[in-house]
Amino acid sequence: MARQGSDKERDQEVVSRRAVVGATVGGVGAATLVGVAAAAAWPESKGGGGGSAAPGTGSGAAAEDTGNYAVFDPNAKPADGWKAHDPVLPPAPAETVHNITMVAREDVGEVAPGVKQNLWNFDGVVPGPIYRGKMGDKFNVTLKNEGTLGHSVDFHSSRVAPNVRMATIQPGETIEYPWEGTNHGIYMYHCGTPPVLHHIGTGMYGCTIIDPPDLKPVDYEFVFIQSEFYLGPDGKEGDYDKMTQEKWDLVVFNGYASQYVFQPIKVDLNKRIRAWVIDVGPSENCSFHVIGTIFDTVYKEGEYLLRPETSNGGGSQALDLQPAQGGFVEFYFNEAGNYPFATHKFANPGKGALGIFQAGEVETKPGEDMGH
Ligand SMILES: [Cu+2]
Repeated sequence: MARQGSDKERDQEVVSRRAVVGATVGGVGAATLVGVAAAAAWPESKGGGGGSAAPGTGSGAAAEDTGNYAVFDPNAKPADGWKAHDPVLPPAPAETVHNITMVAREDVGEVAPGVKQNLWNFDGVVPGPIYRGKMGDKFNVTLKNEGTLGHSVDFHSSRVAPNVRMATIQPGETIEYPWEGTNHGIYMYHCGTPPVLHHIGTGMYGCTIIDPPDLKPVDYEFVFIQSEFYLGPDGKEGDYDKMTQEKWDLVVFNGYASQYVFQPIKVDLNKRIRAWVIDVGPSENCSFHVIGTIFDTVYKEGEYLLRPETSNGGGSQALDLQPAQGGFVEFYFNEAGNYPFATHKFANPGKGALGIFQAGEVETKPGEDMGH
């Protein structure tokens, strides 16, 4: 499939270690969904072409400013062979001591179909790896800087002296960052090197999960990390001026615009689904909503807000998160169909904060509407 000319210099792409889509996910190639795949299909459908701005046409504000920024085309589709980041969350490993080496670096990667940016990252993936453990577990982290800029790491799940453990290290240096899982929840980690906004806005984040002690088994566990991208020139880092002005081009789950529209997440009917969600920003909020169902369980920032065993039948429609907040929701689907999920801040699903759960046997024909 033809891709943009910038591919000439794509020798160092960010490759997801979780790129192989798991058994519960995928199974519906982009080809089956041609016509419905574009994020523009919902909720900002304009019948094709609306909202897209080609460089040099003057139809987009960013293109007018410099004629130089990479541009998001909501109607573009990923190349053949593209795989979504696996959203499946594996269980916490059995060991209670986690010896972890993280590598900070910069690599060119794709954040939307045909849109390449130089992503500052941990371990060559955006978002960075997810570390999951139990209460009392020890995490012995070593950060190595194999990039060309100064970097650091700040685990929100830790109690440490920031000036010691979160210090910036230069290329070639390493730093030790031991911490203990004293409080359960889903936490952001990120590079804390000034300007922090630039390092987070260009991809340096991930999450840790410390399971609540009474966490119940469910049929599926997924993770959705919401973040923004502020497109710089093709193949270059994110635009810092756009970041300071909160002018994001993309809002995405797990590092790529609308990826679970292109590759819906397949689930069975009447199975309990737990979706962990964290908003790593750097600046936009998240109102996580799944169209066509109701959350009967909500856990946010270390506490249950709603659980079937203690509620009087109450339901929740959205998990509201400010940057650096997280939690999980649980739900199930009892009718076969396509169930979009998004942030209900409606300016953002059309910028990539949109995906689809495909529940049960669903016949999707090219061009078919997803229900909106
Ligand atoms: Cu950094």
